[in-house]
Amino acid sequence: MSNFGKQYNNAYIALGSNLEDPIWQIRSAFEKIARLPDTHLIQHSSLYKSAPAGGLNQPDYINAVAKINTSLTPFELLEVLLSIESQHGRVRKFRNAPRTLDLDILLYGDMQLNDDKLIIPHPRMSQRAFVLYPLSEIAPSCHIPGHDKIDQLIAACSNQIIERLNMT
Ligand code: PH2
Ligand code: MG
Ligand code: MG
Repeated sequence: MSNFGKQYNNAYIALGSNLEDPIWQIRSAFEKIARLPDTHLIQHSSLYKSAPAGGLNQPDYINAVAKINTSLTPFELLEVLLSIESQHGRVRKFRNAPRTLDLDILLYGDMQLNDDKLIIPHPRMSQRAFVLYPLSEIAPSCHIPGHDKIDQLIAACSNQIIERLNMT
């Protein structure tokens, strides 16, 4: 099949897990993202460990960020990411509940989107060390539409403790 005429965009996806072997969950999700239709996995960050933000009394999280190049639209991308979450047994119990796998679209090209189902850039990414550290590892000069430079955002959340794991 020819890809002629298809518009490809870079997009960044945040991965998070704090249930059922989180490191395995994230690595397995990298593999599934790499196999998505009309999508290339360009790069992924190291794995990072941090305490849960917003939900108390639950296990630490493993987080990472993946860069993809895709001709899926943001809504098509959202749909396939939700389907990967389901394959990992994701159950939505309450806001910030512990989860086997969370896949959030952070950035999609330079798009700004405000829809009931999907907001791009991700509305909380600019305040979260567990997103900004892995994102800046693979995209140190990325532009987050509507926000300060990533280095400034990182400086502003330097009080959040996060550990980069020494493994791929
Ligand atoms: N995700 C949340 C809420 N809190 N905390 C950490 N450390 N990592 C996450 O991925 C995370 C969180 C909701 O998506
Ligand atoms: Mg999330
Ligand atoms: Mg999510």
